[in-house]
Amino acid sequence: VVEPVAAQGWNPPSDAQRCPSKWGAGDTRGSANHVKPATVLAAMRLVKTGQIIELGRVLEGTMPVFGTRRFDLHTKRTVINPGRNRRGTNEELVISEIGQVGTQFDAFPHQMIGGSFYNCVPIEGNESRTGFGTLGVEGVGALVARGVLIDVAALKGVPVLPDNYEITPQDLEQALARQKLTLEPGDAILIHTGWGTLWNVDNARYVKTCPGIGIAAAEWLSRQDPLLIGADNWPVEVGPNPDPDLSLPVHQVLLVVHGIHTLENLKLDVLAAERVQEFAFVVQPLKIKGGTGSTVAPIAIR
Ligand code: UVW
Repeated sequence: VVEPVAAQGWNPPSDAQRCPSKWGAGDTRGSANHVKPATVLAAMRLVKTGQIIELGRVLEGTMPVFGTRRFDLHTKRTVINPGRNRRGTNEELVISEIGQVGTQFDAFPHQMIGGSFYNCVPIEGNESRTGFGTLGVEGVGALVARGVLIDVAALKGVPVLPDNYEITPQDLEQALARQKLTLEPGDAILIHTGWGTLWNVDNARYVKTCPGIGIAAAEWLSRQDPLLIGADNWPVEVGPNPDPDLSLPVHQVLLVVHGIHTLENLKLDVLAAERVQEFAFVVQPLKIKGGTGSTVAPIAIR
C-alpha cells in the first residue's frame, strides 16, 4: 500500500547555517570532489561483463518538457560541393534550453535560496547575458563512480509509484535492505519510481505531477554523502511538494544546501528489469560556459 505522507514543515537554512559548505569556503565543485583516481578504479572493478546500459533519453521534439522549455531541431542541408568528390554536408540548428531538457544534469547555478547559490555564491556579480559565472556546468568535469539503483517501485510491488507519492527515508532503507546493498560515500544514487514508463506515452501526465523523494529523504540521502542523486522523473523530487507553500524544495536541499548534483529524466527501465543494482556509472556534462546544467547521456557498465 502506498500513501503520500503528510506535508512537512521546512524552511531553507540561512547563509550562516549552510556556509561554508563541508567542502570548504570557496569550493565550487561540491559533490564532484568525490571523483578521484581511486574512486574511478573502484568503480571500474564493478565491471564484470562489459555490458553498457544507456540511461539517457533520445532528444526529440515530441519528448515531455517542463513548462515552456522546448527542443526544436531544424535540419540544415547544404549544397553539394562542386569538387570532384561531390562532398555534401548536413548539420542542424537546435533551439532549446539545452541544459534543462531531456536527461539533464543540474549544476549549481540552476537553483538558489533567495539570490544565493551553493556555498553562498551570490547571483549578483555572477550573472551576465552569456552565463552564470563561477559555478557554471563547464567546471563539473567527467564523473565516474559506483552507481547504485534504489528500486522503490519494486519495493512497493508496483510498476509505477502513484502520482505525487513522496518517497521517505524508510522507503530508501527498506529498498536497500531488500536489495542487500549499502551506500558508500561518492555513490551515484539512481532512484527507480517507474514514472519513466509515461515518457512519450502520456507526456501531459508525466510533467504534471510525479512520485519522487521528499525533503526528509533528500536530507537522509545527503547524509550518505553521494556524488549525485538521479531519478526517472522530471525533478527527482515529489512534484508538487505536499506542502503547497514549497516549490521544489529538494532542489534547494541537494544543489544549494549540500552541493549535490541531480540528474533528471533518466531511463532506468533496463536497470530495473534486469535487476542491475550496482554498476560503474559514467557521465560527462557538456562544457557549456556559465551553464545551469547540461543534457547528458549517462551510462551504466555492469
Ligand atoms: C524541473 O523540471 C522543474 O526541474 P529542473 O528545473 O531541475 O529541470
